[in-house]
Amino acid sequence: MSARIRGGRAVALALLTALTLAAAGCAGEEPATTAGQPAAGGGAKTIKEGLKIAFLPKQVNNPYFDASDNKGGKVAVEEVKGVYSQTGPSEASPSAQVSYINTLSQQGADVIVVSANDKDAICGALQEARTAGAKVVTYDSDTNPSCRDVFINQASAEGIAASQVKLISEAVGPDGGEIAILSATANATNQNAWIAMMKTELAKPEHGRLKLVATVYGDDDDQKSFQEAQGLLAKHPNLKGIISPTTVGVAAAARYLSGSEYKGKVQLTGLGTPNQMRAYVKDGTVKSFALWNPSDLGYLAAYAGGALASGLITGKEGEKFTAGRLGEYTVGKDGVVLLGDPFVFTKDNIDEFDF
Ligand code: RAM
Repeated sequence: MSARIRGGRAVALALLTALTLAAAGCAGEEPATTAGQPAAGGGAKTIKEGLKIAFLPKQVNNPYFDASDNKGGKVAVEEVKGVYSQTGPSEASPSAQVSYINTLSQQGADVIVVSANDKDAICGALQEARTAGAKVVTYDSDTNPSCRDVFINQASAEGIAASQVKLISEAVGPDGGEIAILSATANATNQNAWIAMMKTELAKPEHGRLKLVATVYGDDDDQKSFQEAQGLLAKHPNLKGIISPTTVGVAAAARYLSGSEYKGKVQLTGLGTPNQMRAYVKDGTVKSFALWNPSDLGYLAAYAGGALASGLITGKEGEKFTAGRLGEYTVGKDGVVLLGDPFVFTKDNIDEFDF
């Protein structure tokens, strides 16, 4: 088992501590004056006060983005004495975010933090916003790198893919069999990167007994995801497992399986939030699933945006900035900042988490 996906006690405790601190509001006690200080030789520069930092998720009313934006991002923006907002479409469709970007730009947003439903469709609007003076941070799902300043990546695509394939392989057992992927929207940058890496992972000899027979899209819509899960079983009666790397999809698929004859027979894993998955882990529908801490993702994205808008970083490889309680981060290749590793939830640890 690789260290990155091991549900180790230390990792659980670190995650738990971070969550507890955030929940208790302790993170907000960090003095804003120390936030975002450059690592070395940068003098006493800090993140400016009063910055308008706006979050634009793939869709609003998704518990994953509630946690990343309203729990993580908001706390960070308050720490740096900025003005927080969240706005966005209720459906995760490719171009639905364009009009929101235009409005934010007209309102004089200093930073737009966006999870892209499509890597190209929102590029034009983002470029206009940048021309108007906004810094653009992508998080969760990137755009084309030329359309933003930095991307806050929740975990490497390789790490996520390896974790997902390993979890389904363990759940299905040594005989292997047919598996399918239930994704979000067909254009989502993050989903497509993970699916491509999962295919690479599945091609490895150790996964030779697993056969990917279908990839379907639930569009991060609960009903559509439920129906797609149902459709997979109707079409592939020998299916042994489903990977759904979306919090909306995995919860909908779990709900379908748990009320069907396939409960406990067809395995399911994916990327989910503990609160949405708890009942299905406890009733035996799901043995394990993974995720990172979404509130840390939003928190880090807000700090990166603040550092950009204050001129502390420009998005170049090697630049360093401090993200409040999370500590120091370094901008990597192509302006990517990596949050950390995926974390595995099982019935033994799920009750330690509340998001
Ligand atoms: C959904 C969205 C999001 C993805 C998570 C895991 O909420 O598709 O982009 O990162 O799932």
